[in-house]
Amino acid sequence: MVLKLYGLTTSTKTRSVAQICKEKEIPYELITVDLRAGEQKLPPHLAIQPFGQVPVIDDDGFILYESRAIGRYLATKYANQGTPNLIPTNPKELAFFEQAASIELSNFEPHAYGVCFEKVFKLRRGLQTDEAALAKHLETLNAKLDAYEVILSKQKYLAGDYVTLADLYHLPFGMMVEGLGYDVFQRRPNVARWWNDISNRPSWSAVKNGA
Ligand SMILES: N[C@@H](CCC(=O)N[C@@H](CS)C(=O)NCC(=O)O)C(=O)O
Repeated sequence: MVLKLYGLTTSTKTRSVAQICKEKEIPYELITVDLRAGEQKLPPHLAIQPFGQVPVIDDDGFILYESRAIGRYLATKYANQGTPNLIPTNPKELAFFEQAASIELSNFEPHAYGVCFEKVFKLRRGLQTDEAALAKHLETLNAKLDAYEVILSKQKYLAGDYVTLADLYHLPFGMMVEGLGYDVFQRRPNVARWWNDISNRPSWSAVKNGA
């Protein structure tokens, strides 16, 4: 049975999972959960995602949520098709992957999300941007990307010399920050090279405007 992806074309994390399906050449059926109508908080969806969020996959009855966990599952299950080594198997390369994945989760997303929260998500809810909070997130994000520049001056991708899930996980919020006009990537030569590489992958072009 084709993989079911519960989510929404405009959802950052749904796009992240859809991109990994493209990388791994996994056909999927997108089942729309209308977030604006609050469907994610209704009992049918809560039965598969107790936090009332998307994305969720149903792989022939195997239900999984949390986009990063879904990415790891798909990259492992379909290790022999599509882009290889999205999760490395060699122990040292795997350790570098875990390091990179942790960098994305703890150093990048909180601040990239913070910028999007202040400039996009709050406005959608009729709230106002907290300019001080926005400035702090941008300052911190820039400081973190200075460290990325050091890492990426020595290697092509965040975990080493080939692309992994850790790189791809940056795309949804990174694209949103860039789309808001904040030049956080292009001003650093090695970050720019890395960012232009990952954001021009065919898998991302296929889903970035709708999973
Ligand atoms: N950590 C979760 C975050 C999921 C998430 O924030 N999903 C958003 C859409 S991108 C959502 O469902 N928002 C609606 C809500 O929280 O009610 C993941 O990576 O899957």
